[in-house]
Amino acid sequence: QPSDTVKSVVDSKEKFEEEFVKHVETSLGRSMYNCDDLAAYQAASNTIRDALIIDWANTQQKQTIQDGKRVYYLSLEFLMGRAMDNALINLKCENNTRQSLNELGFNLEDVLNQEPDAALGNGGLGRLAACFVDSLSSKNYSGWGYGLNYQYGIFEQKIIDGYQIEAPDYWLKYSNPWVLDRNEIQIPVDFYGYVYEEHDPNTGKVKKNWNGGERVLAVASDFPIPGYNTDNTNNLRLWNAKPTNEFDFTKFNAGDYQQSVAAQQRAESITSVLYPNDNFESGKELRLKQQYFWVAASLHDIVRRFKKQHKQNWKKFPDQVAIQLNDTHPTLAVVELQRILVDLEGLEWNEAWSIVTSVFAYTNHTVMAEALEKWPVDLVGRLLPRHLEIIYDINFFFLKEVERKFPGDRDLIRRVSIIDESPKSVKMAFLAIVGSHKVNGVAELHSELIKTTIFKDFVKVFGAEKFTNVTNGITPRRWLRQANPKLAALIAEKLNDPEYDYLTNLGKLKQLEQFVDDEDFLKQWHAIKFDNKRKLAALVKELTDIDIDPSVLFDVQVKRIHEYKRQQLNIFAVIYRYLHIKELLSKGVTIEEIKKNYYIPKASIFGGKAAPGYYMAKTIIHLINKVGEVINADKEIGNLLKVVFIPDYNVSKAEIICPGSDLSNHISTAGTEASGTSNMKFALNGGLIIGTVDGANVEITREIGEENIFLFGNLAESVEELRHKHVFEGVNVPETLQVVFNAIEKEVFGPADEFKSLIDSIRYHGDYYLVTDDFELFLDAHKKLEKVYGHDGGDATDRGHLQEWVKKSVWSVANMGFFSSDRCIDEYAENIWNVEPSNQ
Ligand code: 26Y
Repeated sequence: QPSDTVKSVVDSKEKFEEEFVKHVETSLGRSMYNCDDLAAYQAASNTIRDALIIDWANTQQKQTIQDGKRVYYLSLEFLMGRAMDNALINLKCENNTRQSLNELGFNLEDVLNQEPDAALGNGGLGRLAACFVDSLSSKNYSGWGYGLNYQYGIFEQKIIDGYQIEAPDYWLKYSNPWVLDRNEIQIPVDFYGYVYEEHDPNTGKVKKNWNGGERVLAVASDFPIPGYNTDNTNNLRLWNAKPTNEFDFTKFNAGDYQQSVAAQQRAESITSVLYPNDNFESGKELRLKQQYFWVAASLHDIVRRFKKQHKQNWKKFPDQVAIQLNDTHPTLAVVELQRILVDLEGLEWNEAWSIVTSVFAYTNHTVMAEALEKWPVDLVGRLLPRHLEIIYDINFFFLKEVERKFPGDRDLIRRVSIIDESPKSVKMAFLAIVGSHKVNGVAELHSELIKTTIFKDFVKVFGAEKFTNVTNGITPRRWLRQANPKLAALIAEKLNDPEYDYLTNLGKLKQLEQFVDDEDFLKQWHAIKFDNKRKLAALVKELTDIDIDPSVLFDVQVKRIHEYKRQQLNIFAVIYRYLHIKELLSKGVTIEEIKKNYYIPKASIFGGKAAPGYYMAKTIIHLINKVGEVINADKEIGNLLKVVFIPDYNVSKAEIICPGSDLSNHISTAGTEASGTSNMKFALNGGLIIGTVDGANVEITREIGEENIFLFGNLAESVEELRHKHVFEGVNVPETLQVVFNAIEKEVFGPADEFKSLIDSIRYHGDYYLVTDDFELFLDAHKKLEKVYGHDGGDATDRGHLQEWVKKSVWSVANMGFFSSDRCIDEYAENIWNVEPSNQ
């Protein structure tokens, strides 16, 4: 339970209203007569935040006294979304706040809608980090997140003439009530400079020192992370880059005061913007600066906290500290800790290295070559000269060990070297593996794949035990209770759980199975879905002015736009369907007959951002929009088909989209999607999945049963051979897909030039993502699922024909318990971090 102090604020209307008014008048300097929704959001947030801070401070004190092992989750992305709604749920004060706001003349939903998303991430990896901090708090772990407080989150996507246009997301425009600026926590971070040697007269040894050439300050911003149903409130510390007070006197004396100040100001550029690439490495110097800045500040903070309690008792360090590397982005932390221990604390190399490797563990999120970080040796050497030396030493000792284990295997040594010879670069994934005691993938298939492909040689060197799996999960607080309050309430009622304890015990969902033949229950279940579809239709109307009928099948694909995720496969199938419907109509087949014998009415709903420099992804967005323009304007087809592209897909929109979907697409080329997590969000909200045998779809199928998911497509084990065949025997475009290409080339959807590269990549460049191989299998899967959904749509009252679909929906939700991020955190805690939750 939240503590009493917190409860006194959030549980009493009088207290809440008093605090609210105080914030309006003092913090905001306004009056209640001049208080709009935005001001109400700020005053309400400040009120709840004040209460939260008390739990947060108590938690920190308690954790310090208990002095157990702490977990630090290092992630360059935390895709948090909105904080207020989540705080209300985790503190269980939603009702009280709603009523208080009502009495003050406000509507809670309107107030919540004022909050900008904290969009400090790209997609899956960033949202996973956000779910993990929620679970760390909710399951009573002592676990902090460390990241960067970007001034600009992921760009805002506008769709203009069917093209993606990026606008800056200056999310801190109205200051952020959910952050505590800790201006007193300032850590200097150095870049550039040179290394010099020093003779230590005491030991007779040569000591290496780094003299940095440019210094910036890391200043902390703290985000309290409330747990659900507990007063455990962990911290998410995000760093801001600020100039130092030091002054460049040489420049000043040369009369260049302006320039000297300008140079200082540039410090802030380090944390100014989130790189908008998802699964694609760009190798920019500023990105490497971000990484070191963040890693150096975080480690300094961790080490300082350790020393405060344990002085220089370094042997204890691995008993007190576990650090999880969210992908390779924080891998310099391995090098920085070794530098701290050897150069600054004077430990022997081997002793330091054994501490380092017991502290770190590394999570891999992709097998795709273009997403694997490689930093040019020149760049690393210029920016971080001492770190480059240490990397070379780490590599030297590692390769020596390999040579000892596999004498004479020159080729193995070449393959596992952390340094790539041409072009000379540091392979960050290899460095992360060598510097960690455990490496994990994010779903079973993915974890097996990394062992047999990109990290195969490391299994040979370190043994298979070093590699493990933790299948991803999502927090049911945000993705069920917050996104879908009605479904959450129905479940609570059926589980006889008025306190919603199942939200931290998601296995309890299993009990829903007993209602799968209960007519009334199925009706209620479906009425909730229908209601959520209406909300989604309203969002679509608001954002695109397109009308979609909530009684048609909502077929959704929302996620980053990427060739491997195959939005092109989906839109090609939509085009095929449209052309086929038109052909049938031209032959005199009526709409009613088409509905009965061919296609059920549906709305294809897309959403997602393309990296600004990713031409092919932008082309896919353009095609979806152009196809939508043509189809939605076609009066002849009635409600048989609509195509929508929801602009600026983000966390708060996902909270509306996931509950409102009947069917969602997770159709990546087998072996490319490490896990996927939106598949879990949709399934937990009672949507069915059409998907390939990839990522966590495999385990979702195992849990919910293969009769409740529509799987299709070639398997991961065939991919290599198919790609080979494409290159050496040519690509075979099936007739059905050829029809689609013909229509695009005949300019049914506007100038054909615009889409040439998309078709060429399939026809002439080897169809790397196997669109041709899976196209007809995808069409077949649709036939099958449309039979199940039924051929006459239906409305909220007539559900008879939907029985089978609704049962599958219930059955799925009942078996989604495994995909709670609480389970993930328990697995990390037990198998990787060796920590236990505190018993409160
Ligand atoms: C190198 C850099 C440009 C980079 C930046 C972002 C590389 C990768 C990423 C993001 C990767 C990402 O989001 N990966 C996704 O992680 C999810 C959580 O594990 C998985 O569910 C999903 O399959 C995977 O694509």
